[in-house]
Amino acid sequence: MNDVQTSIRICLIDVKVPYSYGGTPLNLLSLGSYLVERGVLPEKNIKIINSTNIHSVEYITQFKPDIIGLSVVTPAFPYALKLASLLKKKLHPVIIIGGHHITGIPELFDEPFDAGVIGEGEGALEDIIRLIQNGKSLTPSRMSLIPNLVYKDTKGTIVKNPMRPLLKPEAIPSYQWSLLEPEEIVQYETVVENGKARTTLGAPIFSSRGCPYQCVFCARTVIWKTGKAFRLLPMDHVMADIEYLYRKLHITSLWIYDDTFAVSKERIRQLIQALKKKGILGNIVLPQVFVRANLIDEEFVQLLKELGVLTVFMGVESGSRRILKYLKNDSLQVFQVKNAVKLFAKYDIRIVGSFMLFVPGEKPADLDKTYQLASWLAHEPNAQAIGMYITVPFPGTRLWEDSVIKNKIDITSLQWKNFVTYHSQKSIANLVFFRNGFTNKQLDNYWGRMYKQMDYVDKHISSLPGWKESKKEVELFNARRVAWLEMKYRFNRIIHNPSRLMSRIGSGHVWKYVVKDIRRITRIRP
Ligand code: B12
Ligand code: SF4
Repeated sequence: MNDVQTSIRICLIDVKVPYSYGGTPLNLLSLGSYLVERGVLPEKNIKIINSTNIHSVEYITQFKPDIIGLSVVTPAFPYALKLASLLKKKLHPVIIIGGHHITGIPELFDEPFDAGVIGEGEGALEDIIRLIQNGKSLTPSRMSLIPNLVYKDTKGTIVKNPMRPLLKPEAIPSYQWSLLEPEEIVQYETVVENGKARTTLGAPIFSSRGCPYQCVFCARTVIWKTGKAFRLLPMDHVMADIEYLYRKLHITSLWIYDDTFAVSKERIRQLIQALKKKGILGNIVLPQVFVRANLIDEEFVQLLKELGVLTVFMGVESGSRRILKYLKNDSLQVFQVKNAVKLFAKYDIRIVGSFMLFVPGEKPADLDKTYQLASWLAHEPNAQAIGMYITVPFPGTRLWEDSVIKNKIDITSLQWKNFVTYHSQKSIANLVFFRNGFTNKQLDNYWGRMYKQMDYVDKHISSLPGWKESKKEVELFNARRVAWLEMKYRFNRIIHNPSRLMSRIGSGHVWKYVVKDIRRITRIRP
């Protein structure tokens, strides 16, 4: 690697909506890991900023990035615009936007972004960096040669380049975990096992990319486009991640975020064998994996049990055959959901059931059926949670095409910040996209009824032995973890800027933080 190459610095930022908490930024970790693995940049030239709440703009400024890559989901888009404008003014870097929003709606590409990356981002990001490393700027003619880019040509017209083939499973990067601080990878969580709650230290991974299905509402279909994008990661790759997290970071629970995890029984068997061989099976639990009821039979449930799965997240969506047929492309039926719930109960695996409300064309009779199904599930012995989500037409989905595009809704009139699916407040009427002729009062009444089912399960779960104690412990441990992380970053900022350190010591400012940090890290009660 020559000097020009290694001097480029990139800052990858996961843009957060204000109420969102951190979480491990596996998307950015994957992009950063690819750059390291391919020898594009050394680790020290890549900074991953997980939460714009913890890492101030000042921190980004100090790193002096040449390139800033923002990962942006739809509701975070207004915040991404603000942040990008601010950073552009202050630092004049090349700014790239990637992720769900720009992939779903590339026709909205605009300044202050220099380019947008559509879909799987690793290859395009490498091409952009290599161009800049060669001392070249991102002109439209050069960008026209990079697949997956969206940009503006010299006349200001938005151009969307063709897509490159998806990465082969072996080329999907293994995580370079050292790109993150350990406190950014792990998180304390309460899990329920054998009817009791306890605290675990968890971390997430992916063991596949893509999903074999194409549900009409699903934002993931926007990134992967087709079921053929489903790729299982090589087993040694998955095991390397698990071993690192287990042996180095001492996790006791593993979150597998695969879009649909339980697809192949053979794959689960292989994973069980690999974990057994390494002496990990039985020492970590899987608190939640995503399953599809239509794929579940008793043998599958037994395998998931053997693997250590405690809870499965199941997209139930609707109790109405008609609505479910539309949402899931006729690939799921209510009886399959009921059968799967019963089978999981037999093996004491708990269920998080996810429901969608206010789907286009939904009638009172459809909502009643969803209510009945949710209330049935809420009373099953293995119900862990009921999730009620307002149907959102995420850009690029078929639901978006069927509703927003077909009805010629003016896209600029949409409030991106409202593109969130989960709401905890009592009145949601103003946030419903598809009102289907219901009044505000009717919408809130339906929501209230459904909410009661969620509440019923939550109350039951929070009465389990150990729940309250574990929740308190989790809050305390995570607060300490974040305090420790913030202190590390503050320390790094200060040592990289000695003159600032001296002035702070002089003013006594630094001691105020030292005392505050020690208090936060050592405090006993949350
Ligand atoms: C983990 C997760 C979270 C974590 C966040 C973890 C973190 N990053 O800190 C938590 C739980 C906090 C969270 C919160 C929310 N999330 Co979330 N989350 C996910 C999840 C499960 C995994 C993300 C991931 O790592 N994917 C794996 C990587 C490899 O895929 P990827 O993200 O698509 O990234 C690739 C490309 O998109 C592209 N790319 C992405 N970013 C960038 C940036 C650059 C510069 C480039 C070049 C390329 C690029 O390259 C990547 C690698 O190929 C996804 C669903 C999923 N399975 O992906 C939902 C998902 C991303 N979340 C979603 C949403 C909406 C939310 C919330 C608003 C809550 C909600 N459901 O209403 C909040 C707000 C988040 C925020 N930013 O403030 C939606 C986004 C849909 C959309 N169009 O906006 C998803 C798709 C789930 C869904 N509903 O379908 N989330
Ligand atoms: S909702 Fe689930 S099963 Fe359907 S396409 Fe999305 S990830 Fe796949």
